Amino acid sequence: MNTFGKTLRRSVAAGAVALAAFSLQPLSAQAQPAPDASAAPPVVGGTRAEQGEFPWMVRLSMGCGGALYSKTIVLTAAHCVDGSGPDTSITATAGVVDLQDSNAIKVKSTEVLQAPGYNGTGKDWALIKLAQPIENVPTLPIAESNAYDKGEFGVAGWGADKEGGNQQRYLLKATVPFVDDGTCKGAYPDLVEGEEICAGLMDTGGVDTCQGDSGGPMFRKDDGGAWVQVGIVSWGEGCARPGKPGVYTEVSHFAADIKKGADELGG
Ligand code: 4AZ
Repeated sequence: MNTFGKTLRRSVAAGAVALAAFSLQPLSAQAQPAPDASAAPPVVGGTRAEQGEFPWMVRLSMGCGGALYSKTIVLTAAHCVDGSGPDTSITATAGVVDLQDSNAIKVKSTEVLQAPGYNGTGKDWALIKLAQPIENVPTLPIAESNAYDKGEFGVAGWGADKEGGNQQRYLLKATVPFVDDGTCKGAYPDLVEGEEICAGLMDTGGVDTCQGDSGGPMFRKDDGGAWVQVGIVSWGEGCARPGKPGVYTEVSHFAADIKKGADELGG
């Protein structure tokens, strides 16, 4: 699907891309960063996350990623869900890097809250309420100000490891640098600057999220050394192309709305 075009928010739900998360990785062999060990991690082709490294990572059965916002709520992308209301069709898999691990925690959804006003442009966030709490798994706090909307970010997912590639059994991870709004707007005139944040290697490409990584978190450490979620994998033109960074929902912009939505879902 859409291997060569702009991957819209709807693409994940639409199809093949469905798996989940973003794998951020480097996509093509020809677009890899130079082997500079001091630069971005050698994610060319992506590197595997360790069990427990990103414990709040969730895989959703429609083929998206997500993050555990609370014991009973997963934060994902609006384009990964069909709308708001009762929904028992989604299964969240948590607690494992290997989706086939017998220790995987699998919980069904009861309800979905898609961002109010979502129409396919911006506002790409949604909450999924779970039928049972996921216990003993750390949650991922969201950024409540734009203080962390800079620097280097982590991304992870079970999505494609290259444009048009397969979804992954094992969670992959990568690091991508912040791309400022002006630069990103140059790449994507449609960018909704206040609601979206971009990341990627503008010059070389080679590291990125991709089909099926949608809905998963972009994260970094806060000043106290704790993980904080700054983005939600949303869209981009292809994967890991030079000059075409990944576009992420700017979580801090929606923090109050997300919190309110979670309250409405009962925490
Ligand atoms: C997707 O379809 C997708 N390169 C996610 C991220 C990006 C492109 C597509 C960014 O899930």
